Amino acid sequence: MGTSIRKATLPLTAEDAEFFAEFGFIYVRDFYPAELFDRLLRELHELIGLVCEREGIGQPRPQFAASEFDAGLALLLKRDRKLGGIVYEAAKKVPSHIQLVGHEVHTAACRSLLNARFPGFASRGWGLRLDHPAEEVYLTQLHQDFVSQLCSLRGLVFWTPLRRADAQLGPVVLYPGSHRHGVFPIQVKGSGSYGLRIHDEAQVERRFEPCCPEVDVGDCVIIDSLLLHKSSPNRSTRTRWALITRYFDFLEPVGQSIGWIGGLQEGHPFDKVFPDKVRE
Ligand SMILES: O=C(O)CCC(=O)C(=O)O
Repeated sequence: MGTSIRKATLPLTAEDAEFFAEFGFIYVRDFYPAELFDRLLRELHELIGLVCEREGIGQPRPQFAASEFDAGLALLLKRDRKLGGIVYEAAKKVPSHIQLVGHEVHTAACRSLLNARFPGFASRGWGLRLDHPAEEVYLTQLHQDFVSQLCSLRGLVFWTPLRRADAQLGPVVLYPGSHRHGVFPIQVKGSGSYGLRIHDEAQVERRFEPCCPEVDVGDCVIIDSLLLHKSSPNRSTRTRWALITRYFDFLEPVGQSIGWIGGLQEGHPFDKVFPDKVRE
């Protein structure tokens, strides 16, 4: 029997924290302030409009509509995949994006779900993720975020789609309860986070039942940084956008012992920091 998905609202309650402790994730409706979230969509619309104008495509551009905030992106990708890279990099520089990732709603969730008195911000662990239709090369394999992000053994990943993540668009695949097994040993099979593979990956994956919650725009799936999860392919005709933010507990002892260093993005590969967790 699959995990029934609890749909929480803010403020999070003790029952929400219990669900989270047991399953390692929780679905929260309307997580971000609506006005700020809407501003993000509008700023992205304007940004993509500038690139379209520069390239002389998709003109005249449709008026802003939340469901079409990225109008023109498909044309840019069709012209040249590199134009998608420009949008991806520039999207990090949009002010409302920064305001959202720094919003206190995250630290409140750390207090409620982790009982973290002193939450920290994973300063290299936030961004907008774009998964274009039929592009599978950047999908994440089965992993625990702690392995690539470090900082602290107790952490939260906040995953929010900018358009409804239905079965076609490809919601994240979660393995409820897997966070209670600690850090799974790793096998290094290449460079970067893609090279850090769970040892005996297929066997480990079979131990847990997957759960793949569809997520509405602006709702958030909060994931324990030890929960096994992976991307699912985008089988729709539109780009999947996800706002991803990571916070952690400063008071957790392993985090304290490593000085809360961040992982790969800060130049600290997991296998060098925790060699005892590496298998041949
Ligand atoms: O958005 C996705 O497909 C998965 C993202 C993910 O697993 C991650 O960033 O750790």
